[in-house]
Amino acid sequence: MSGLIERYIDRLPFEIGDPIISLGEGTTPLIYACEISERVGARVWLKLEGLNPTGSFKDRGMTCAVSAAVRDGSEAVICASTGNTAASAAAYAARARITCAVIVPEGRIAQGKLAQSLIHGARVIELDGNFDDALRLVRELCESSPIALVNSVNPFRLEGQKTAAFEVHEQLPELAALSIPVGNAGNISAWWKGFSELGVKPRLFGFQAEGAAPLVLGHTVENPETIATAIRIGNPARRDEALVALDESNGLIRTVSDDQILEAYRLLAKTEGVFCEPASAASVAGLLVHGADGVEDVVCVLTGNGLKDPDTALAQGGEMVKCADDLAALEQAVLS
Ligand code: AN7
Repeated sequence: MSGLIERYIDRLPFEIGDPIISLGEGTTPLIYACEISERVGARVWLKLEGLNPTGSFKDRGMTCAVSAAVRDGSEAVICASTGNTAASAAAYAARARITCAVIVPEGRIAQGKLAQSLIHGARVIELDGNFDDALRLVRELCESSPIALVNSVNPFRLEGQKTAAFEVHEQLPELAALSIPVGNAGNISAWWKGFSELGVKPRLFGFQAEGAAPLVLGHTVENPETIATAIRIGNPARRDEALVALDESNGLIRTVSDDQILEAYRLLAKTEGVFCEPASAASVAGLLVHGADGVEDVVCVLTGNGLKDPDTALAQGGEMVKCADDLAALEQAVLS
């Protein structure tokens, strides 16, 4: 299977013959969610973006951002990240054989994302600050250095991520609404760009964590807090584009609490067989809490894979059962 630049080259800012750095991203499954549909009272579908090569939707944007950086002669890329952008940048930079530096908030990055960034050979810089501090600093750094910034302020990121809208439109033409977690607001802006280029207008339902909800509150949040560390962002870089997208789509932006996020996270795992990371479950939590506002077919974007954050899964899942090396003990352990 080819990657998404080859698949959508006529709708992306690339030409045949350009260097393409790809890991075969995109073309992710869209599956029906029986239990969640029943609870919400609408047909709910799950777009499994955690099945991209590094386990998140970021790969769609990163194939474009890193390919463009290589085409422009950059020898290094950099990003601030809550974890997934870092993992994706590290992987695509490794494949391009260029240098990568990632700036992450100290102590607040899920284990899987950190492991990925390190094994791909990125320089991982743990900042004594949050994501918003990290993004401000790397933007300043890039003004005076030749390193390519691959955060979603880079337009190639949005170009790549808009292809998710193309795919869902092919998979479910009757789509009436898209439910999506919102952090730095690049993804919701990219989906809207994709839908706009197709000339379709599903409603956008954006969800932020209660403790990190600048778009809902209408102002920057100084100290964002949420268990969903991927969306622990208080000053979204793509705020203006996201507000336009929400307005043009007759959309809604609302909050969900950490408890509601975790409930949706467990429900997805236990009743749908789908393991996503907590931030992704915000899209489902939002529908469960606020409803689907009368729409019939709604797609939830499950942005990242559950394996990214084993600590939260272990804390939220059941306990292991100890067992002696003995048949009777095993029978007891299995059946009781
Ligand atoms: C799983 O990796 O910001 O609203 O630095 O990892 O486009 O920011 C991650 C964001 C949703 C929010 N779900 O997307 C980063 C980063 C997951 C994420 C979002 C992120 P945006």
